[in-house]
Amino acid sequence: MSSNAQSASSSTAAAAAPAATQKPWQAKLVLLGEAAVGKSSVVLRFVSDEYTENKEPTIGAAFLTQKCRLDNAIIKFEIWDTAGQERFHSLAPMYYRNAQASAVVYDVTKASSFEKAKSWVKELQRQANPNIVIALVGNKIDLLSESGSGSAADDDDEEEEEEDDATTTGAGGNSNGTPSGGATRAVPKEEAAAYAQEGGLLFFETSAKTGQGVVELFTEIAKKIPIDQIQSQQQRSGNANGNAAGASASAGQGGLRLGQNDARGGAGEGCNC
Ligand SMILES: Nc1nc2c(ncn2[C@@H]2O[C@H](COP(=O)(O)OP(=O)(O)OP(=O)(O)O)[C@@H](O)[C@H]2O)c(=O)[nH]1
Ligand SMILES: [Mg+2]
Repeated sequence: MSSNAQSASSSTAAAAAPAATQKPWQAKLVLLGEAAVGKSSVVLRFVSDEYTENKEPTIGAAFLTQKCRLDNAIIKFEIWDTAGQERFHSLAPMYYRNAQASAVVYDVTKASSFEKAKSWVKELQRQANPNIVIALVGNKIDLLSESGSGSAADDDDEEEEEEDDATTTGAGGNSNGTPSGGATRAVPKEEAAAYAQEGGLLFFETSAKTGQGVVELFTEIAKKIPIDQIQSQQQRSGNANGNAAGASASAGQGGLRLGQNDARGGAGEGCNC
């Protein structure tokens, strides 16, 4: 478990105790973004606290789950990790339909991926559930060199934390090392933050490689999800569907469901938040 995950756990552990006995509320979350920005890697970090170099592109979509413990509730994220390749774009509505949350991911070293993220945000705002919680996520911050990290005032802090994380997690664990450095920031943090603020989006910068920001991302999304809405939705559908596993299975029809990454079996007590 990364230091991020540990610190998040410990910060919520005491307050979460009453929630331990509660029934988790299912929340559907969809990841969207250009190909190779790190969507699958961010989810893998959140669900299994793992990272793989040269992860293969997602085909269709992958489904994973992970619980997130808040002070007053447990949210069980049912995560649809979509494929970023353009040929899969038309499948996306099937995954964001009825989603309570979305993480729209871009690569901080690639300007085109930020433009693509903005177009996903527009599409969600037009076509998804009007109450959907959207988080804008700039990933791969471990790639930024000190000189190329842009002008964000708090970047220095991030880089220090990032080194700590790399040491404690051993994430990556190959000859590339962490932080990788050397890449130039193509999307200024202030610009992305301002865009997010204007659109009422959450905003995070993350590194799936080091784990930086990943637990915080999902925790803040969980906090923002209107639980009363999930409650009434699930109470209405509870008798009809039995549980959300049925809902997920039906959501998966027509897309590829890659079961090998489904962490439901291990997620019961392995809450990352
Ligand atoms: N340095 C660095 N590399 C990353 C990070 N996240 C992902 N990568 C690498 O970027 C490549 C693409 O990552 P994926 O997680 O497969 O990206 P994706 O967005 O799921 O791609 P698609 O499934 O094709 O849409 C892989 O080689 C990852 O190892 C990160 O935070 N830092
Ligand atoms: Mg993927």
